[in-house]
Amino acid sequence: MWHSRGFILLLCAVQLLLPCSAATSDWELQMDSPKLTCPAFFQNVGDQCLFFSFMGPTNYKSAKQFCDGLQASLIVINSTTQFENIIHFIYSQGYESSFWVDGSDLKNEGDWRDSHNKAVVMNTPFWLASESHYKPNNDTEANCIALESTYGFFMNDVDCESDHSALCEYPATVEESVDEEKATVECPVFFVDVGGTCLAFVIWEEVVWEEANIPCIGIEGELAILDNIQQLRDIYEYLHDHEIYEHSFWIGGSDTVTEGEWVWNDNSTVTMGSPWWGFSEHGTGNWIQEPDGNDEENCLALTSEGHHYLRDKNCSELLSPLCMVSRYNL
Ligand SMILES: *[C@@H]1O[C@H](CO)[C@@H](O)[C@H](O)[C@H]1NC(C)=O
Ligand SMILES: *[C@@H]1O[C@H](CO)[C@@H](O)[C@H](O)[C@H]1NC(C)=O
Ligand SMILES: *[C@@H]1O[C@H](CO)[C@@H](O)[C@H](O)[C@H]1NC(C)=O
Ligand SMILES: *[C@@H]1O[C@H](CO)[C@@H](O)[C@H](O)[C@H]1NC(C)=O
Ligand SMILES: [Ca+2]
Ligand SMILES: [Ca+2]
Ligand SMILES: [Ca+2]
Repeated sequence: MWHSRGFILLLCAVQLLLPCSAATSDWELQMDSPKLTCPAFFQNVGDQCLFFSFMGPTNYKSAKQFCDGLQASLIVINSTTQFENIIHFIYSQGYESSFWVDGSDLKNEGDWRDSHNKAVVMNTPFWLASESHYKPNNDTEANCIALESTYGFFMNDVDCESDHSALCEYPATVEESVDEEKATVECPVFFVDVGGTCLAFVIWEEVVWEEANIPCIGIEGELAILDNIQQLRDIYEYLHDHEIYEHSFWIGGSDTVTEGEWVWNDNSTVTMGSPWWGFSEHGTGNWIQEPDGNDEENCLALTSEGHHYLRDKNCSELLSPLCMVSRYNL
């Protein structure tokens, strides 16, 4: 099995862009909806610019992260015409996937909230209903919302870890700024601003280290190189703020050329010791600072178990790439 399946799907999505947008304009004529100029990848549906990803498939959090990387948001459905326009668009394209939309009852069973903590629209005509079921039905295993082709693209409560495509809306829904001191930068498509650095947490892929640069190149990036400790802090905070801290990442450093000599992919030196490198326990009470893997661990990672400190890991492990914007113009 090839680990870069998601990446290939991404390329397909890019290639599909032309035929897709051609089909869109036919539908717009029928809908007589206002014309919007949408950014690349996005299609005009009703009065919105939407991106139907077909990446993945991914779980709920990955889908959110994917949309954030497009300077977009997982779509908030809150009006009947908007909902109808989306479903009609899906019909017109013949999509057979299912899509995540923003909203969950993870915090409080039965209390459906979107990412801005606003109440999600409930009941008819949004949620799936049969004669014996009216969704959502207080299922503690089903805490996120998907539109599934098998259920007529109605809103349905499903397992947040199940796999669906992302449905993103542009522009991103506005969030109250929490941290005004930090400089913000405009990041290219697929990247998010992490303390002033544009990074992409590619949590919809898990690959060996040697292949981790491939998805980065696919989004005009390269495996991340960290050159100051604040970046490590900013990454940590981002992962927690966005509730994706359970993911582990490959970054662009290794000691494959000379065992014990840690270099970034641009051959600059990786700073050793604290506060960069984490500790591991070798037997009770025997704490050893990483790197600790000698010849068996030659690749640099920020792992969830390791609380996202630097660690040497077996290069054959499957982790998600953490990409930065490429410094080489392609
Ligand atoms: C629907 O949500 C969008 C954000 O996605 C917001 O701008 C808009 O005001 C909301 N509309 C209603 C009717 O709540
Ligand atoms: C779900 O639980 C809430 C509160 O416990 C209750 O008011 C509601 O009727 C329940 N809904 C269904 C469909 O069982
Ligand atoms: C890094 O050094 C290696 C060998 O020392 C060399 O083959 C490689 O081209 C260098 N890479 C860069 C980006 O300079
Ligand atoms: C590294 O991980 C791979 C895959 O899990 C495994 O086959 C290999 O034996 C490991 N190598 C070492 C040196 O532990
Ligand atoms: Ca639930
Ligand atoms: Ca090593
Ligand atoms: Ca290690």
